[in-house]
Amino acid sequence: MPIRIGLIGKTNAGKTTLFNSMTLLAGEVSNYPFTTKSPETGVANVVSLCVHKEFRVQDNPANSKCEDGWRFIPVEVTDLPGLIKGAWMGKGLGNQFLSVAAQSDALLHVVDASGSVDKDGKITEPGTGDPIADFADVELELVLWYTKLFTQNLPKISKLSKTPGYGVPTAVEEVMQGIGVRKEHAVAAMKDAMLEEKAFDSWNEKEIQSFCWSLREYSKPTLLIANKMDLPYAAENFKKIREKFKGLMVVPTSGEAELTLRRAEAKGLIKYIPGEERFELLKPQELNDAQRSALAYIRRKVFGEYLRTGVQFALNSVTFKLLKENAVYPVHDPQKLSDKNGRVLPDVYLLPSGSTVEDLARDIHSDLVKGLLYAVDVRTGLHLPTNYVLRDRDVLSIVSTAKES
Ligand SMILES: Nc1nc2c(ncn2[C@@H]2O[C@H](COP(=O)(O)OP(=O)(O)OP(=O)(O)O)[C@@H](O)[C@H]2O)c(=O)[nH]1
Ligand SMILES: [Mg+2]
Repeated sequence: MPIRIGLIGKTNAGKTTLFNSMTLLAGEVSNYPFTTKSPETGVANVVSLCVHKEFRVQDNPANSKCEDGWRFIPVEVTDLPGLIKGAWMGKGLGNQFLSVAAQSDALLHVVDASGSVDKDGKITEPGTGDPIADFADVELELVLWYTKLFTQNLPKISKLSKTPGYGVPTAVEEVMQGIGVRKEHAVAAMKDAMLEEKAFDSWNEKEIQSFCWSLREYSKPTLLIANKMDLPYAAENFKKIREKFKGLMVVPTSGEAELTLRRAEAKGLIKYIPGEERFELLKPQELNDAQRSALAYIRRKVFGEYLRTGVQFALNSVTFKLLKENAVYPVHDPQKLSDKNGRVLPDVYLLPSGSTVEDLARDIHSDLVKGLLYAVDVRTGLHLPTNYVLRDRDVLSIVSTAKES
């Protein structure tokens, strides 16, 4: 299953613009509050240095793309409606959005860094809104929703935790695994809230809240996107945001600039590889005045000051740094680096760090894992046991008695 990344944030922060720039879909964007009414999912790509140059071969990618030596690996992105106060109680379809957000592997929390959204979500002059308060409001909704879910399940968790061999963390995992909560998250959250020694049935409201706050942090890695960096006041606010949220990864972006570049690239007007710090005009004579001035603006305002639009960097950071995914290339023939149809380096899989040869085999095909013997490390020719822990950019040939489909 591909990685799932959810876009959350206050209305008008620019979530749909970012989503469109990542997926080249056409979700509705407007300067009215609450434009997006229901979650929409699309495919974006994360980028990793392809191994084909190192092996001096020409590749024939199948499940991904290779451009100028970069592998583009698909991930799933979901655009969500803007969160409003009281969403956790079900306001404005809050429950539905929050449960979709909670099913993501990680979140991109978008704020309008220019501060051009007022407290009701209306667009105003840059510099008047408060992105730090916006972030805190949405985070609070999310935590209150986790707390509500947890509180509703207290009797169930209590009962389960007393089952022989269980305990609280396992019970919490069993009840909340649908939203990505695992045993180790519950263990860490209990430690933070100093609840390790306290009987579950005697946790008070405050302790439950503090436990749920930590549980949300551990179970749902989140990157803060400081968007609209092309507008005035954004640079000042970005500095404040970074100082305020030291433990968080904060990435400055301009979703609008990325969208303009990606659409111009799709039309063949420019050459632009997402994440690179430049673009080239391919057909200057075909640009109309509006396109010409938009591109000049981007070159001056976005690439000039921040070196990139930040969108690809945000996707890569959430995948490789926060979720700690590794890109692994399985091949059938370790000499030719090909699959059974002769395609060279056809596929790349993303697996979280700590995954083994056995996990990779299972991801490729459930049959492959049944007769799994070992894997061959294509770089060294060494045989790797089934419990070998994969590293980023490993190229492996899996050997199994089962027929690979
Ligand atoms: N200058 C600038 N404007 C942007 C940027 N991203 C979005 N906008 C504008 O901000 C407004 C809101 O953008 P949307 O993408 O619809 O925001 P949203 O977060 O999806 O809003 P909801 O669906 O209501 O939650 C639109 O007028 C966009 O054109 C950006 O990077 N720079
Ligand atoms: Mg939207």
